[in-house]
Parts: sequence; C-alpha cells; structure tokens
Amino acid sequence: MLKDEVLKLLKSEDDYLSGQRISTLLGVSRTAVWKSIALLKAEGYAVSAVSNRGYRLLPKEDILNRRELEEGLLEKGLNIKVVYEERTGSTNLLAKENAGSYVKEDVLFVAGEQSAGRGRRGRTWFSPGGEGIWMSLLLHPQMESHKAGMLTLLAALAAAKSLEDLGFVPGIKWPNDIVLGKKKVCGILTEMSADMDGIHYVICGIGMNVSTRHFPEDLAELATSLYTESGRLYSRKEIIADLLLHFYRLYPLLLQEGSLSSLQKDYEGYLLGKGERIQVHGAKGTYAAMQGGINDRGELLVYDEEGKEHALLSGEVSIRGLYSYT
Ligand code: BTX
Repeated sequence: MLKDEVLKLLKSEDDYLSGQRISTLLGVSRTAVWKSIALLKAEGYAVSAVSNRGYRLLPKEDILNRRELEEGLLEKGLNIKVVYEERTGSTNLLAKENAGSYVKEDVLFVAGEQSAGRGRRGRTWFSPGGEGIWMSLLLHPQMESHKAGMLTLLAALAAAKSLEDLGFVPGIKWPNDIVLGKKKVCGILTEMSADMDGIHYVICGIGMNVSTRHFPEDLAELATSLYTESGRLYSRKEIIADLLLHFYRLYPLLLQEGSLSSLQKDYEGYLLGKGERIQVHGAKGTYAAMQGGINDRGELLVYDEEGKEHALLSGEVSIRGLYSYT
C-alpha cells in the first residue's frame, strides 16, 4: 500500500521530507501523499507536518495525546486533567478561553504545535509541530496577586531540574529563560486574571525546544534544543511529567510561605550572571550595574556604580549584557 511506502521513506530520513519530494520519489500525486500521511496518523504514527518543510516521523515513544499525557502524570502520582490539541494558536490563550470551565481545578493545556506562540511583551515564540513542549498550566493559587510573578521563577526552577534529570547542565537567566550552552532552550510566560478580591487564576506557559534541528534565521544564534545540544531525541511526555513533578513539589512551599524563602538558594544555584556587569533598562532609565542573586520575593538584586542595592521586579525591567539575545 502507498502508506507503507510513505512510511518507509519517512523512516529512512531523519529530517523533514517535503510532500513534493515524496510524491516525486513515489510517482504519486501530492493528494495521495497527504492521504497516506492522514492514514498513518490515524494508526498512531506521530508525523510532524511543518509548512514549507514537509513531514517527519517522530519516535514512537514521543506520541502525545491526552491519554498518554494523563497516564504519564499519573505514573508520577499527579492526577491532573489534560486538554490536548494537535494544533492551536497559543496554549496560554487556550487555557484562558477555557478557564471559566475550571474554576478550582488545575488543568494542563498542551499542543503539538502553536501557530501563534507568544512570548512576553507581545513577542512571538517559535513552536513548530512535534518539536517541542508547548504547554500551559492553569492554576488557582491562594496568594496575593502581586506575588504571582514568583510562579515564573518556580516554573523556571522546575524546568531546570527536569533538564538536569536528563543529564544537562541548565542555567536560568532571571527570571524566565532556561539556557543550555549560552542559548535559550526554554521560556516561560506567566499571565494572570485578578481583581481587587484576589487572583482568579494564573496561567503558567512553558515552551521547551526538544527535537528542533533548524531554527529560523533570526533565532539561529540564540535558540537551542535538547537535540541540538545532545544529538539525542527525548520523549516529550516524560519531560512534561518530570517537570510537573518538580513543579508540584515546590509549589506548596511557595503557597505556604508566601515567598521563595525556601527556594531562593535552590534557584540561585542555577542563576546565571551573578557578579557580572549588566545594563538595567527600567522606569528610572538605564544604568550600569553588577548583578547579584535574588531576594525571597524573586526580585533580582543589582548593585549600581555607587554600590547601592536595587531589587528589580520582573516585567518592569529588562537586563542586557549577559548574552547576545537578551
Ligand atoms: P520571551 O519574551 O522571554 O522570549 C521571546 C523571545 O525569545 C523572542 O522574541 C525570540 O527572540 C526568542 N524565541 C522565540 N521562539 C523561541 C524558541 N522556540 N526558542 C528560543 N528562543 C525563542 C518567553 O518569552 C516565553 C515563551 C513562552 C512560550 C510558551 S509555549 C506555551 C505557552 N503558550 C504560549 O503562547 N506561550 C507559552
């Protein structure tokens, strides 16, 4: 059958094969190729499809769907509802749209691909099909709304620990970037809905590049993936379960203490740039400083040229000077 021939071709190639190339090699129409791919997907093969590049077969153990994800989480003792979409604009947006249906329950929204992945301050997040972890955790923390930013640091810590479990040596660029070998492998976008009475919900969006081989030109110098760093492919569902296990071990400490006091040292163990010279861009203008650690509110401590300490709140400032991408 044609689909078996398509499968054989995909198996023989570890990069993307365009629909046109497959149709030429097999002497069939592109529609026939497309139908075969649909049949393979229906059989449970994870075929990643990326516009302008084509198709690629993902390892069997990397199949993502709601059942696989919930089972993976349950194996770690985490009973969390999962909503999975093969393709969505942004999982943060998906979580926001569905937040009204889950007013108490934590829910994990995961997508195979994001067509409009979002970073902070309106930036975009490259999220190609099947190549990374694109997920958002809907949370209902009992804490004052001004403290919600600490969840970003908590998620970064959990992500760093999950990479360490795989044998990587991750660093965190405050507050929300996980870095491998000076390049960004993971980013976190925390959003919140709150009013005078407190937090309705928090959405903690996590993006991690797993099997990406080629980044668009504008990201090539600053982004990396687990595959690029190690030459190995990893199971996204296992990373997700491990990351959430770390998250839910740390989260109660933050809720109980209302601060990062128990986690501060742990976070600082991964923090990059301590003692380095940086440029701080904030409401009070731009100034040169030396970077320190964090305080128990998750603010970054920096020291200006007179040695005066400033505690920087994430979202209010950007710091430059550590890496070319910042
Ligand atoms: P950020 O604003 O700190 O970083 C965004 C910047 O990172 C971009 O401007 C670009 O330079 C770079 N970038 C874009 N895509 C990638 C990538 N895949 N790898 C490395 N660098 C990249 C970081 O924002 C927060 C990202 C959160 C992404 C998750 S994915 C699931 C959830 N849904 C959603 O829409 N966003 C979050």
